[in-house]
Amino acid sequence: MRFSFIHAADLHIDSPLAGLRLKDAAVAERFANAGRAAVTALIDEAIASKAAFLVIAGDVFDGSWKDVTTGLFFVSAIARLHREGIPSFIVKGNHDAESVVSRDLPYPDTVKVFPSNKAESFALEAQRVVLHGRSFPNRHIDEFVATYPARRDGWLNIGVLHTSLDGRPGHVGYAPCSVDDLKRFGYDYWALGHVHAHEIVHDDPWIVFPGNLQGRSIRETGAKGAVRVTVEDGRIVEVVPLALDGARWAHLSVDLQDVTAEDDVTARVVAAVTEAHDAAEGRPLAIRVTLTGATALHNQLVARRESIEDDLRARAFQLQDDCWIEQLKLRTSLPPRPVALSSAESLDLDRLLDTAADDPAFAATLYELIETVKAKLPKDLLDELQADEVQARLASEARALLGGALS
Ligand SMILES: [Mn+2]
Repeated sequence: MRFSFIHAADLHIDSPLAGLRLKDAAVAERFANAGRAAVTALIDEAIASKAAFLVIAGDVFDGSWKDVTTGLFFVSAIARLHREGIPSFIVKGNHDAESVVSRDLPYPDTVKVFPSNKAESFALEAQRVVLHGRSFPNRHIDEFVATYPARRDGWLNIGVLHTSLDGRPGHVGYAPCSVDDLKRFGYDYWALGHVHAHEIVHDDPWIVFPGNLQGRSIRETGAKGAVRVTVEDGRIVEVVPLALDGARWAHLSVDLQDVTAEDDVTARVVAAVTEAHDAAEGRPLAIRVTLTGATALHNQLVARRESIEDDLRARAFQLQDDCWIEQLKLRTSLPPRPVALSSAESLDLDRLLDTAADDPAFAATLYELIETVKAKLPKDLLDELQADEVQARLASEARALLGGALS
């Protein structure tokens, strides 16, 4: 007997895509719809591949619904599977824990939500599959997986668990457990959720994070989706990632080492952008470009960053009308060898700027300014803003700007 099932997690339905800085309303709308489009693609895939069932390992919702349409959208999606006779098994994660999402809507009876007060097992007689799982009652959970039941012999055992495992940075306190803890159960497959990066943690037994369904910021780049698991004669024979995202993020690092002409900068960036565009297969695409390396063009780049960014946006639009350069970042530097002596250098800019940087009144003003900006920033941008680093970067940009203006 051969069948497949789909394992997804972290749908975070209606969570906004962060930090797009989009001014184009039409493009913005396509990005805004990406999360729901990914859910639709997930359901389409389950139906098209005649999946035996769908498993969702937590965080269907991002938090309490802004209004009931968020919940209704998910019910309408999952009900399509119900009508096709495909059952769904869902645990609630930290984002949609029992105590976090106050509203509940009635699901079709083939949709099984694991309870939060104890672990539960659901069996599928036809495939001889048994699924064990438990929903998060609250946002933070310890000592959780120990409550899961022993394996059922002669059946394919699947554990459904929302967890940070252990030692994954930024994921402490969410049903922590180790790979060894999970192996001890003797299950065949652990359908995990919570960590947004796709990862096959282990293959004997299978321990899998499908990754989130839709990248939501520049930190969640590349293809996103779910996994398809194929079972043959009671054994898992294949675990394949499926790209189901409705829009994509890419962060391209372009090395300008030894580049001396601005045309070459453009050519290198356009080549990298074109490659990312091809990989996205027609999806709306938000691209951050970071230029690196030591180049004599450094000062020019700093001085003209915004107009170069606009030129790149125009070139990206030539590829596709929703291929969007989210931001052009500069991490270039001047080559260590002094270039031609310029009037800028004869001013001894370095000494001037060092004097300013050592001035305590200047430092205090700068600190105050940075704190004011920090208070207004969204959380995901905050750790980009370390005061020391910002001060050093500002000083170096000031040098480059003056150098560029005077050369
Ligand atoms: Mn989570």
